[in-house]
Amino acid sequence: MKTILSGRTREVIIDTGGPVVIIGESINPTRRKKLVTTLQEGNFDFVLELAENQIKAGADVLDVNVGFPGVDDVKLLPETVRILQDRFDIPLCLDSPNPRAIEAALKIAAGKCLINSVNGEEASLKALLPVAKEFGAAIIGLCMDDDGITHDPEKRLSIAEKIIERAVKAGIKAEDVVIDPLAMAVSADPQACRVTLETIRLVHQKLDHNITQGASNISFGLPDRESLNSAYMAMSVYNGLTCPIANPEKITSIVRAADLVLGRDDFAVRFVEYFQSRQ
Ligand code: THG
Repeated sequence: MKTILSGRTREVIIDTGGPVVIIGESINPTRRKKLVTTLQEGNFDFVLELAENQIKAGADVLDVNVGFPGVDDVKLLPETVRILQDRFDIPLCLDSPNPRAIEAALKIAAGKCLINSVNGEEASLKALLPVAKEFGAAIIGLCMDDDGITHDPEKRLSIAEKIIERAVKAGIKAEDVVIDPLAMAVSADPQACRVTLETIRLVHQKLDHNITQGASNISFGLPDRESLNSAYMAMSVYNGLTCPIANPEKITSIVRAADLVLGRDDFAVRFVEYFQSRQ
């Protein structure tokens, strides 16, 4: 199954049988004070720097999250989208809990964006599916609903199925629903990663949909996050993860290695190219 996103002109194809597509996570104010202070000053230089560094490091899509306490994201998200797309021809993943901010951003965005995110709650489906349909956007469907977050992978799978069904009823193509199995901190719950890995396997085998996740979430609160994130990334890709939200400056080499190991990089061309570009 293929999900196609686009920037001003350039298309990115996320293919359940193809190599991993990296959604750069770094435009996110969580623990990035400089991003908050510069955005508050109306200064977008640091956002552009984060974008450029991620693209150089292998990001195919950029996640854009400008949520922080007190922000008017209905104004700031579209502004940030405009400034990013004026400079870079890359598809964007609009990361906001506010449907009005997402809609405002889609109104001015070029190409085909990914809405981050819709979930199985009635309120979320009702607010965002019509918006996705109207603007021809793809969506991320989070495996949680009005009952909250379940630890049962089969139940997460059925929430994924429900979101896909409702999206198709709303006129969205099934392939434009990317599933998020919910990656959470393993420091808080020893079984968190196992549950998510099993959900990835089920969604991949039973639905063959593209799968994303906030891959760096799992290492919150622990030292040596890079080792943990790397181990988890390799296992996730093996199970069917196709478009992680992650830090390309740290994860691209592991992703290229995983693609090579899984037979998706004939003669190691991309692996070697990436290695040489880093020398
Ligand atoms: N699912 C979906 N969207 C999401 C998440 C998800 N968006 C937000 C988040 N989770 C994914 N994004 C991040 C961004 C940064 C970090 C983790 C998840 C992070 N950053 C390091 C830090 O804050 O210390 C810094 C990383 C670095 O500098 O290298 O941990 O789950 N759909």
